[in-house]
Amino acid sequence: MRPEIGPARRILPRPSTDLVQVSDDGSMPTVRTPGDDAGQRPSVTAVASMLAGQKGDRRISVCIPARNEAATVGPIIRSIVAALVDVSGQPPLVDEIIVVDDGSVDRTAEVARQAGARVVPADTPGGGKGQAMRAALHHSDGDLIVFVDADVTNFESRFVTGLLGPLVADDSVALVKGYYQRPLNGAPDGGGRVTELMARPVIDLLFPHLASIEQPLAGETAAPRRVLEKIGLADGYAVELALLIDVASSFGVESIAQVDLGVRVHRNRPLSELRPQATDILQAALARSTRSAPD
Ligand SMILES: Nc1nc2c(ncn2[C@@H]2O[C@H](COP(=O)(O)OP(=O)(O)OP(=O)(O)O)[C@@H](O)[C@H]2O)c(=O)[nH]1
Ligand SMILES: [Mg+2]
Repeated sequence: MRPEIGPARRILPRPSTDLVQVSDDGSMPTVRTPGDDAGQRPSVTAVASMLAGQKGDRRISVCIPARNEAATVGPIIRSIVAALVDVSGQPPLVDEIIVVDDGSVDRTAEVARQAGARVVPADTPGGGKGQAMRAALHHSDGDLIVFVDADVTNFESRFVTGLLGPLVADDSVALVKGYYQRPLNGAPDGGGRVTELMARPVIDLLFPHLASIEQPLAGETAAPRRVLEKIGLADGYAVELALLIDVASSFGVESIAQVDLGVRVHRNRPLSELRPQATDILQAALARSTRSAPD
């Protein structure tokens, strides 16, 4: 039987802070930060300091899968180190930065090391993004894991504080997804072609309970280690959608938080390179389509 198509995706208002967790239907808890009521955006330093106070004895790892990202991985790591690791007078918010490099033919590993990350190999060299994320989980020791992509050209450390906000504040949050505006070739929108042409149609038809997820393929995502170890990470480019479906299936949609990261600019691949991503995603969705409907 053909599944019902879910309700149209609601456009959520852009919250005024880095740390607000938004909800499509009000069922997700909301995290607010000082300055929110006044409509002021607190500084990253203030947010990081607040989160560092709240995290207690939990360790936090930022994990970055990277293949041939020598041009962008350095600034990303340096911005995290400067704002969230090398802080004086208090414990750091981020305890370690892990870069998983496999198959790079450029200086990704060397650049990442110089910028302050620990570089580890993928356990399955030449695998895919999901395999690299599994290696990151294996080699890191954080209780809370933040993943960010290495090809973002306008990265700021607030991406990390934003993703951590809901996790640090609320133990019932099992997954945090970033969402953002996606420029394409200088135009303000139009990026995320695999999202629009594969992930969203698949979600609408097979997983309508996930239709309110703004960026289902976002690489900027965070979760407690216990959740990632229980759910597992799928191979290749299926990893993001598979995690979303599997977390919703095991913990409920209301355990998924979304944070507004503003605008995200990254390398845009030519159309011909997007087919393998789309294929991975469809494969993972079909494999899960009969067993993930919510009660
Ligand atoms: N170590 C490792 N990193 C990978 C692999 N595949 C992708 N990555 C990294 O994962 C991140 C996301 O990969 P992208 O190819 O940009 O995929 P995407 O962001 O879903 O797709 P685009 O929208 O085309 O950018 C980047 O930092 C890549 O370098 C892999 O096999 N190994
Ligand atoms: Mg990318």
